[in-house]
Parts: sequence; structure tokens; C-alpha cells
Amino acid sequence: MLIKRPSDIPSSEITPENVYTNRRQFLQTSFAFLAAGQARGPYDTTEPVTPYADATSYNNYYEFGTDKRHPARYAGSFKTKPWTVRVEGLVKKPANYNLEDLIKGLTTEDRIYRMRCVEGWSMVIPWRGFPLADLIKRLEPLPSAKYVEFKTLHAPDQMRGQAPGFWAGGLNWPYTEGLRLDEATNPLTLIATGIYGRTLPNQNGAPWRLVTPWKYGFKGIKAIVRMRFVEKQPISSWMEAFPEAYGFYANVNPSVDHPNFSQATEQRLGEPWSLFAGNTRRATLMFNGYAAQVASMYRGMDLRRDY
Ligand SMILES: Nc1nc2c(c(=O)[nH]1)N[C@H]1C(S)=C(S)[C@@H](COP(=O)(O)O)O[C@H]1N2
Ligand SMILES: [Mo]
Repeated sequence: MLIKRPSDIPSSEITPENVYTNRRQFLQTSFAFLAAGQARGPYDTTEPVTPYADATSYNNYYEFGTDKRHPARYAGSFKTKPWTVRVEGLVKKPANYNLEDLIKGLTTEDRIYRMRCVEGWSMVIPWRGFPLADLIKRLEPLPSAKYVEFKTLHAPDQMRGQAPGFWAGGLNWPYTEGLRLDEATNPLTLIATGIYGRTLPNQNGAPWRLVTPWKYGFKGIKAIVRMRFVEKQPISSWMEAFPEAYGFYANVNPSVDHPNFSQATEQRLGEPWSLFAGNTRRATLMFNGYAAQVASMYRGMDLRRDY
């Protein structure tokens, strides 16, 4: 499906004014990060990194509001320390952990990943974090565990989108996501605690969030407080809110459209965009370009049904 639908993405959303106003400063931040000496490794895309300010001012985080600018505006005073994580379910080491203790000693890496949102925009983000597989190994899931479910903090006093009466896109709290255990332990799957060589800003999911670059952005659950190992496929918040649009797998797939958004092409944030210059959009790749690393996990599955 190659029909472009520019009306899907209002220009006000794609090019927030402040992004252009301060472009020079943002570019400097990104170049400074790269000049700081990250040699690109085997997990890194060679595509240009998205300006830091785009990555930190154009966010989806409905706990702070449905507008892309709201997370940066309203998450500033969000309290990320101390942070308790409850590990439960089919696992040998269930407990309430202090986050710092839970992840102590895990080896942190920088990786530059392509990221794509189901709404049709994409970014290239230098993440700092550790493979989720390393943490899962430490927790020792039981053989009966087939999936891991994650939940975000529920704190209406801190998160305005969770306040009674606030309409947050039809989501129910807490925000919930899940992965099949082989996906969770795939070497590409990261838990991020930083971006651009710095601590993760609140609007990007501090103190820690999930990163699965072959899946649509909504899988990347932020501010995680619970990990539950389970036998049955979890129901994510977006599946619950709009099952025709959001499936459990949420693998980037240019040939399976969302009811409101084509998935065939995407707009890279920080690159020129205009209503009439649809040709600056690029083709979206199967599994967001990570097929070599992840396609084998879905062999034999019908990805139109399991979207
Ligand atoms: N808790 C929580 N996590 C969330 C979301 C959310 O609303 N709440 N939005 C998701 C969506 S739709 C996207 S595209 C990514 C955006 O991550 P970013 O702001 O770091 O780019 O976060 C995901 N994680
Ligand atoms: Mo998204």
C-alpha cells in the first residue's frame, strides 16, 4: 500500500516550532555526543542520529498528557528515586527490589537504534542500557514462564494523565506491556537507563524503560515498576483500548496498516517535512530493518493475524 496520507500527520505534530527554532543547538548536542567517541558497533545503525531535542521534546507518554509536548512540559518533577520494582509470578527470585540493587553489576552499553512509532514517525536514538536478557537470567524464570508482563507506575498525584476525569486516549492505568520470553531475551532487546550518553530524561521513561527496535514505539514501556513472569499472553493497554489496531506483537510491518495510519512509509524526525513534500518520507522496512536479528522468532506465524 503506497498511497501516502499526509493528513495522518498534521505538520504541527511533525515539526514542533521549537525544534526548528533551536535546531543549531540541537545538532550541536547530537554531534557532541558522536564526537565524544562512540565508534559504531555491530548493533548500531549508521544512519544519522536524531537531534537530542527532538528525542526529548516530541514524546508519547500519556501519563503526562496526549500531546507530544506534554511529557517534556509536565514530567520534570516526576520522582524517580528511590524506585521499587516488584518482580513476581513464575520466577525463582520474586521480590520487591530497589532498582539500583536489581540492576547492579549488569554491563551497560551504548547502542544506536532506529525507532518507529505506529503514528508514522521515526527516530534514530543512541540508547544507554543493558540487554534485558542479562536481567532475566539473574531473576531465573521457571520453565513454565512463557511471557513477561511489565507495568508502569500508577501515581495520579505525579502523573496528570492518571487523574480522575482526564481523557488519556482511552487507556486504562497502569500502562501494561508484554513480550514473549524469546523476544524479551533476544540480544536486541534493551532496558534503557540513558540516551545520548546521559541519564534518561523523565519524558523518555526514567528511571528505566524497555527498548524493542523492531516493534512499534508503544511497546517501549516507560517507568517500569512491575515485571511478572506468566504462562499466558498478557493483554497490553493498547490491545485493551483498541484491539483492531493494536495486537500483542506490534512488529513493524509495512504491509499491515493501522486503521488510521499507513505503515508503508515514515517521516524521520528532524528531517525536512512539508504537507506537499511527501517524498521526504522513507519506506518502512519489515521489522524496522532488524529482520536478520528477529525474523526467525516469528517463523510459521501469520503476521497479518498476529499483528
Ligand atoms: N508508560 C508509558 N510508556 C510508553 C507510552 C505511554 O504512553 N506510557 N507511549 C509509548 C509510545 S506510543 C511510544 S511511540 C514511545 C515513545 O518513546 P519516546 O518518547 O522515548 O520516543 O513510548 C512508549 N512507552
Ligand atoms: Mo507510539
